[in-house]
Amino acid sequence: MSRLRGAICGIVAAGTGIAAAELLAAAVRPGAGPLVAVGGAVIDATPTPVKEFAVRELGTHDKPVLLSVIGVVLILLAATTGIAATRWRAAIPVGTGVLGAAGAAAALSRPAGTVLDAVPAVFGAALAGLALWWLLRERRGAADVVRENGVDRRLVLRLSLLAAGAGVAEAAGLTVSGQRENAAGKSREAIRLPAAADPATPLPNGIAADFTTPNANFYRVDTALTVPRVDPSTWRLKIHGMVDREIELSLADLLRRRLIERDITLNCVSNEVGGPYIGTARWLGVPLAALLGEAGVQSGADQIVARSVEGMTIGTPVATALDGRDTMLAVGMNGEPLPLDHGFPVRMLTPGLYGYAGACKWVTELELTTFDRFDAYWVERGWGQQGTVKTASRIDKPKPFARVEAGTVTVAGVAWAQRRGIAAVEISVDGGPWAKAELLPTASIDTWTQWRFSWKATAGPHSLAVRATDKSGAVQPEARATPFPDGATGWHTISVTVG
Ligand SMILES: Nc1nc2c(c(=O)[nH]1)N[C@H]1C(S)=C(S)[C@@H](COP(=O)(O)O)O[C@H]1N2
Ligand SMILES: [Mo]
Repeated sequence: MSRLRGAICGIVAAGTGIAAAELLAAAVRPGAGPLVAVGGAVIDATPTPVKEFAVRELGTHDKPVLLSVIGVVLILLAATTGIAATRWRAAIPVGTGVLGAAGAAAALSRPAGTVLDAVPAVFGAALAGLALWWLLRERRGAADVVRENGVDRRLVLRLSLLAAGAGVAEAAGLTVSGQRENAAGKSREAIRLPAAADPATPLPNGIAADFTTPNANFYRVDTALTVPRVDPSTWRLKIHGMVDREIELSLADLLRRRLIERDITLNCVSNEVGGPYIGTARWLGVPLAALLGEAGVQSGADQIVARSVEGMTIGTPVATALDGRDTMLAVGMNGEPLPLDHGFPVRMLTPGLYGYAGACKWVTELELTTFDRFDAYWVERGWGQQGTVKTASRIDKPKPFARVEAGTVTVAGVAWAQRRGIAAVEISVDGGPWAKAELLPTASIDTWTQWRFSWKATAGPHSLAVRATDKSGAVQPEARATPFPDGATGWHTISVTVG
């Protein structure tokens, strides 16, 4: 009984402290709530294979799952502290001290963290300690008087008070962050994007309806547990480092420049063969080459380190910004300001590079430096420095393990080799000879190419494999490679049943 009592007291006290800490963070340091800080620190410290596993198995559920795991660990630690404290009061400062220190350390370890970020965790831990002490304090000699049928009414009253207080704090915290979210959404809606001085060429006739990925369906991959809410009126971009002149720009400055609009396919290096982390959008943005020209890139600088508001670093080869491709600071996606999830108000985009190497979202700083001098976030974790997209292809129709009717079956999908373009796509049935698929019209060498193939399907189980050849003549290799460290290879092969 006293164990259960201790556990409940520990959990309620911890809940009170956490709710208060989250409210304080929501009010004064958005994004520095201890739960999210611990989650972020866990993400950064997670070994790459585990991260890969999480992205593969959990997809976009990886973040809720992570937060739930942290919640369970917290409950266990809080219960343990409570149980220990029923016998040994020193467990209170020890337990809450450990939790507070962990929260504070996590907040301080965030790349964009400041000393202030540790305050909510310390405050919450102190409050949790006081609450636990209050819950376990007994009026000397009075214990027997207030106990009826084994229920300690005074304790129940105190627990209810604290739980109610935690509930109110939690609700207030959610209201505050909800309001901020609304404000970010509203300021996004208020933005009027100028037309492009250099618009995209209209999509060719006969292009398939699903060539462009709607924003709502566009994949999302990032380490941000809560989507950064950037106030566009105070947002600044600083270009500095190995440049002749530092540049600082507001969003209005950026929107006054010559804008280009391009169809570009973006994909994630973590995408497995046949995976979903790829999409094509019509992007509006400022060519980076022009800005770099004004800043004057010094000789020797071979890396642009983009930093985002939440401290992500993405290293892009300088050459890929100056070799004539449409590397840009994007402000628009499919005719709208960038969605909050996709980097509002400004992100980088580098045709031909995986997202981790060329597409920093919520970007606020570009530092010209060298690859020798600095490893960006993913490179530090073993991923390749250059991030060049590999030639690849995917079967979208039929779905793996589908059952189809015998006769002519349309097999269809996409192939991509941004910067090189797709020259051919071939299909092999049951490991037989390769046959050419029909290529649909596409926008440019920086977008995917849709293809289809008429298959005379006969009854029985079959396998279908696809491979692409890019315009440099390179054939997509058969050998399977994992996404780590520089992108998956291998033919997408599916099994279907006919009949
Ligand atoms: N700030 C920030 N930018 C980021 C990332 C991130 O974690 N943080 N992830 C990168 C990765 S790995 C990819 S694949 C693309 C995904 O962009 P999307 O979410 O708009 O599809 O964003 C890139 N830019
Ligand atoms: Mo990625």
